[in-house]
Amino acid sequence: MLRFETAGESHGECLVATLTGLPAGLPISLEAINRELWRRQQGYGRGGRMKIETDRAEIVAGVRHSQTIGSPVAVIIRNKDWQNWTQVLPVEAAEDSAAHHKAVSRPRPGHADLAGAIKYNFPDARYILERASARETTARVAIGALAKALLAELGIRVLSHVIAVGSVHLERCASWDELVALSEKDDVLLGCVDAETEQRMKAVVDEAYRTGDTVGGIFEVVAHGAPAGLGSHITWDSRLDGRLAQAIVSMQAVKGVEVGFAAEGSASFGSKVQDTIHYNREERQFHRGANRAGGLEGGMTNGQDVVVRGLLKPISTLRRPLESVDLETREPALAAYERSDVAVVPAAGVIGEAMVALVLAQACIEKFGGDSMLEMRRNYEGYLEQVKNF
Ligand code: EPS
Repeated sequence: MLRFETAGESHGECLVATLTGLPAGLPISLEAINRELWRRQQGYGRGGRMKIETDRAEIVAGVRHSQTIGSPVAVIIRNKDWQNWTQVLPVEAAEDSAAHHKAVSRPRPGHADLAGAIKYNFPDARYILERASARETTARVAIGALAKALLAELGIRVLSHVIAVGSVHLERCASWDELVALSEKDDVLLGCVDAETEQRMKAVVDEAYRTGDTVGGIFEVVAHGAPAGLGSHITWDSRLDGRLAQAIVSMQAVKGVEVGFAAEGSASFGSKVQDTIHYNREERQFHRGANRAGGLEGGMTNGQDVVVRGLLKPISTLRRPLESVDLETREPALAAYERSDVAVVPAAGVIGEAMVALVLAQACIEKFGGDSMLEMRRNYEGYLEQVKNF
């Protein structure tokens, strides 16, 4: 079993994650983790916080001499902004604590503010937004990079790209090589493989900047190199499509998920939707006419690329605030605004990669098991041999 947890508040000391269940002997590179953290911070439309932070992972347990040792891996990422919040969010109450408290008493429509304040019985939403903030995804991306390291050992890679910002859509499919090239870029605009479409996406973000608004979009995560047979049709909770859907929708601001061409498929005839099956006798291999199923049939990988999309709503902190109610006076009031991102679709793609990598790594560990990489690799190669001889 591969399990993970995160902790940390947006303006607290640091973000923390533990990942338990990685086999011993997996090579780990801090540079690779930090590259993923850097990727999460990029994109046109990010807010002022990204100018403050340069996210760096510190591994404090579970890795020695650049290899896992089988025990839980613990990662921390320090918040540079913490130094501005030590009096606002101290761990221990001080005499003047109340004077420094930064109440958020005008909940933002769309954010966790109101439901969280009611549920946790706080007079304002400060402690709710501190944890609900997408800053938490920094921790997910750090351990997602560890999951990616495991998958890389099995020849599986997970990448993403942006297919829509607001109403501007990429009107063609992207090749795997284009995603690889995108992931290697050192300047990220909106994470779209098509330069002309990306400029039109930028114009939408510019419009949101001009009008004090925010804008959402769609990212697509692709896992390349996964063998057929991860996940299973036998129970609801072993179906990999369901597990991927939960992982994606658990991301802040994601309101929808699509496996393959789900939306298009629901509006088409069956003859146009299913991926026809063919066999090459020389290569002794099955292949498919298309990949509309997104590499998943019956809740199992089928050997094609796994394709999952996340539909991101525009984030809910608006410079031109929406109608709300003051929690103290119960009078109508405009929602709170501190600072915010205007668009975060490329960053969401990187977080989506981390979530997909964690789910696929879980599925690989379930199927191939092993306490060490030696054992897991042996099991994996044995399975690949079995599939080859099918
Ligand atoms: C984020 C950090 C946050 C926000 C954003 C994501 O920083 P701050 O609240 O200090 O500006 O920029 O969080 C939200 C979108 C949100 O609604 O809370 C990050 O590191 O990604």
